[in-house]
Amino acid sequence: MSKKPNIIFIMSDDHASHAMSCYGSRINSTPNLDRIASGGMLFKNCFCTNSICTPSRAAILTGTYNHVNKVTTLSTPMDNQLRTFPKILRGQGYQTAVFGKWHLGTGPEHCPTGFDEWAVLPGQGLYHNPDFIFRAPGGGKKSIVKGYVTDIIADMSLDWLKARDRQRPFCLLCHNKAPHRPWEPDEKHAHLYLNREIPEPGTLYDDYSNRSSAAAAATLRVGRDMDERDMKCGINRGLSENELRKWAYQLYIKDYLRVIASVDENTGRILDYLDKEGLSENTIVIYTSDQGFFLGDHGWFDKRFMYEESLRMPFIIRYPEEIKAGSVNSDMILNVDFAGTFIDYSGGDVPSGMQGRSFRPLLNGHLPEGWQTSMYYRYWMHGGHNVYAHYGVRTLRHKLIYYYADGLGQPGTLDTKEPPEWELFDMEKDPCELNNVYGVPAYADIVTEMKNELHRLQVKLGDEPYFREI
Ligand SMILES: [Ca+2]
Repeated sequence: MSKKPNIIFIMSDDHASHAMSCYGSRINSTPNLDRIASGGMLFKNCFCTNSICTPSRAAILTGTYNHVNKVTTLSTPMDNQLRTFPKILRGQGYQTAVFGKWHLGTGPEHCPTGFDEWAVLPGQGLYHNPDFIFRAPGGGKKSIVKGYVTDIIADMSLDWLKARDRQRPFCLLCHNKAPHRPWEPDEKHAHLYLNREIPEPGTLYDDYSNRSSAAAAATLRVGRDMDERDMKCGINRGLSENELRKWAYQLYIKDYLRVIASVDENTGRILDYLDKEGLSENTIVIYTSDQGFFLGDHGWFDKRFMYEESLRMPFIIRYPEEIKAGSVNSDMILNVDFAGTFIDYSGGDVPSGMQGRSFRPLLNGHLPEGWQTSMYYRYWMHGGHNVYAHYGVRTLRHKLIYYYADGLGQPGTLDTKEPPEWELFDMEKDPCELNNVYGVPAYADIVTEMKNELHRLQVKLGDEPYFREI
């Protein structure tokens, strides 16, 4: 029997790479996640194609963009008849399972398919004593599980690994709920950072000048747009906006980092199990997040925007048999590329309908001819946190964003429209994206190039440009 690699795909929810020490975090330490990076490869330029939970999860499972899989917003559950990488791996002889956050819908048409075993949180799920939906005929059966959600998901994962068929390879999806809002730590980590000031990001007091109106309109602001559940205490609304932002940032970021400490520990438990069982050499371990997150950057929490902190996903991968330990890669990979990569490792053929491409050559230290140097992004959920719908293109240096600001009748969007606007950022000169240079004469040629590239990608991927009837 050929020795196919096992796959453990650990995905957290809203974990930005600038809260991981292997990515140079200034605010926390993640020693167990760092074990994956130091034993394998760290990707510096992994991006999502739509920075919210449900759409990014659909893109990861299906290897397609959201205009193809139709999972455009948080209100568009995924059709569970779609072709996904776990189904293909199962066909390749893998035993498959998913535990934790699913967020692609519930019931017979949306519950997990393609898995031998599963137990998932309904919707966002709870941190403490959460309900789980367990595999059962008719779409699953719900019951409460006592304990803390991150521990429970790791327990379920380990129990399944221990009971697996040892003659066949496995593919385990371990999907943390943490560190999603409202950032509720367990008792064990609640004391962390108590007497410490966490460094503020350089753009915490952003005033949104020199950009389109979209940035100022968004209701993502730390403090102003948070509630008592986020803060776990009353809020003094009499403070100035910046005073409130300063105060709320400390509470917010400490809770965010506390729930990550539990993710890190539980990841360590899984890595320890692999070591103990002699599985580490032949098991591909991935740690990622469904998108990035604003950690007070631009004065924000949440995601959605095509700006760097939200667009960028952490992606670290360890597979000692093929990947050189301690390597770092700066080539561009996307969430739609994951499915094809895992299918490649399983020995299967990537179906032609999958739009992503296997990046296994990059993991082996080879850059294939014609590898992508630009990426297409589209946020459909117009009005979610009052973030306007937009699409855009990012190259290695520039980013062009078009806020078409129209829900187009998609579920979960606002009916109101806003005047369309463009933004262009030169990320070499302006890495924090504070200065929109769209319309600046010196960038006229870049604008033309970027628009051409945007159009090329839309044609290639089969998405339609936006036109509004005036
Ligand atoms: Ca998410």
